[in-house]
Amino acid sequence: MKILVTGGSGLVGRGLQSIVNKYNHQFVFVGSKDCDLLILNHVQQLFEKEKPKFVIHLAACVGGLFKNMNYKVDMYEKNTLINYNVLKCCHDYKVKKVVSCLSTCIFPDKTTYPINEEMLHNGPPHSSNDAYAYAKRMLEVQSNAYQEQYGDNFICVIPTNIYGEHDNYSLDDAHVIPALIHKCFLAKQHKKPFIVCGTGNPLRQFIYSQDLAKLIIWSLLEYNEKKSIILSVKEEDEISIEDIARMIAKEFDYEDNIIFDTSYSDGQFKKTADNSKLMKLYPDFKFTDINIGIKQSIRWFIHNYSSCRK
Ligand code: NAP
Ligand code: GFB
Repeated sequence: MKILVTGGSGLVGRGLQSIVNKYNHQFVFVGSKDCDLLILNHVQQLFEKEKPKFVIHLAACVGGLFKNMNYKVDMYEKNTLINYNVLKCCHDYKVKKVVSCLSTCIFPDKTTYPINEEMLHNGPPHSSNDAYAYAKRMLEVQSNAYQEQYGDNFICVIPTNIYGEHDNYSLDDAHVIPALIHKCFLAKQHKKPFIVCGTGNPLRQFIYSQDLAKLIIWSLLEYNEKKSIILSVKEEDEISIEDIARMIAKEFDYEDNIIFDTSYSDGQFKKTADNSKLMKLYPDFKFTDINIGIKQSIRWFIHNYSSCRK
């Protein structure tokens, strides 16, 4: 099988690259340098050249809370255009199955918990990331439309917050774990306070990129339903931003100078996801413990400081 992976140079894409040698399939990883997915005829040229039979669609304009709040037009327009172009080409080039990536932050903000797959369109998302969230919701609508009109096997998976090696460590645009790893590293280096944004009270579920990579390949090869599926650790593994910050500070042996700057937004308080559908279908999947995942991410960051995204 020839499997095209869009977003192949990113956090999840690199997680996939680190495990594909275990599978007897041909994977083609593309990043924006290989093909700008914002330009339809570039995407058509890519599909003409590669003629993939399966596609894992990860490419997106991605970022943490503050990037989502400050770049809403980019988040909406780039994701809408990328998704339109990729699925259109998947249909036109008769791709047998597509797995596209949504996010639990696109679920309704005012909801009951835990969130399950049926609740995706039951109300507006949190205002901090509504532009990104609606663009991603439309990716599910577009996938379902191809299913219903043409019988295309275009499905979506819904991960929670992801972290791991090859993440984006930009101080402004990153998600919380890479941002705090970078900030604690610099704070220790310059003997300055380790500033955590907000109150530290919000709660999140975090999945390690290599775990998600395994689950995405499982979704492509083993999961035969058309409906979207949440890919997440269990509810009990939800953790506060404060605990994450203290875990990172402990790894850097820099625990005595943490400051919570409440002038920054907390964003959504929580988005507790129900992973029971996944656990019913894949009961013996082993998730990486967050302490180990964070240790690996910090070790990778320090070893690749000069070349990593930051
Ligand atoms: P990432 O590290 O930012 O990587 C994004 C990928 O998309 C990169 O390979 C990038 O290529 C590619 N890309 C962006 N714009 C492109 C364009 N115009 N043309 C071609 N390629 C383009 O993101 P990630 O964290 O791996 O996210 C992967 C998927 O998971 C996304 O769909 C995201 O929405 C979803 N997700 C992420 C999280 C999270 O916490 N990170 C949580 C839930 C869901 P270059 O690097 O070459 O520019
Ligand atoms: O990971 P994060 O940026 O995204 O932030 P969300 C999580 C929480 O960490 C928020 C706090 O409560 C932040 O206030 N935080 C503390 C920090 N210090 C920092 C810091 O230095 N940087 C960052 N970024 N946060 C995103 C959505 O929401 O979730 C995206 O906006 C995407 O669209 C992503 O879906 C998975 O979890 O709040």
